[in-house]
Amino acid sequence: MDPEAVAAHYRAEGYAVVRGFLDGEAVAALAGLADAVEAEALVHGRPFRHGNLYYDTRPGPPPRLRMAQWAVWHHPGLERFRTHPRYAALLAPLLGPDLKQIIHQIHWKPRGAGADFAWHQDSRSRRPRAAFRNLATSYVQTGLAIDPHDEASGCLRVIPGSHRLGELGLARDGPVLGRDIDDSDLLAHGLNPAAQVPLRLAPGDLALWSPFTVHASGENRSSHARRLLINGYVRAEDCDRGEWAFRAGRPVPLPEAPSLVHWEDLPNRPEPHHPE
Ligand SMILES: O=C(O)CCC(=O)C(=O)O
Repeated sequence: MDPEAVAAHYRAEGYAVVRGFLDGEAVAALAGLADAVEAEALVHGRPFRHGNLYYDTRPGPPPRLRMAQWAVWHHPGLERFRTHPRYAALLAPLLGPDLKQIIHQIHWKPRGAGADFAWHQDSRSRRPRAAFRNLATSYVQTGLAIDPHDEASGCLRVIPGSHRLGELGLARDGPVLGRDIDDSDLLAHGLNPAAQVPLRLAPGDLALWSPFTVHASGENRSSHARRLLINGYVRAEDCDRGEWAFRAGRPVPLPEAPSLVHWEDLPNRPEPHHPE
């Protein structure tokens, strides 16, 4: 891994890929943790929240888990996969040594329809706006492949260079997860569908993309789930939200109680519950 070379590609294209970011043993441990998260989520059989932890389980039959946010609160083994020193080393040229974390989630993308991510920019989700400063240069999203991640399994696709276009209003305020990928969304914003690049990742490979990079992922038509660990980091001085991940490049463990990240009702409803 050459963090400077990764940063140069990221700055030029709005995305980058790091091969072999984690080794096979680490990915196997992560896969085991993902299995434990899924088993817990499926016991609930419907959406479940506890603080910032959120399991997006679609009721069945059979119930299907699409996404888990901040599962580390119930599965502390995930801690090393959000504060792994390789993240600090990789992101230092882009963000510096003091990082908070906004996104910590696993996407399952189960086989079949209903788990597309429509074309979007992550900037739409970085709310409230006032809590995020210099978003284009202060925030990096990462995705670590747990399973083979290719066209058959519904891999990420990006539009190179789109990070330079600012916020385009793709998908507006509608849902992104569960909305079918539709290339006419690109044409409507002057983007060329033929320019899209599929990010093919082997287990342990990592992708990085900017909050303004236009990206999507389609249906999983493979015979396996397509799990992806998404960690999103922000330069601490440019953000009022999130959990600390690294100070001076060193891992910071989770605090006793969750911090305000995205879910605004955290102070009012910290107890476990099934959201309506
Ligand atoms: O998991 C995926 O395929 C898509 C992830 C994505 O688009 C996102 O996290 O913004």
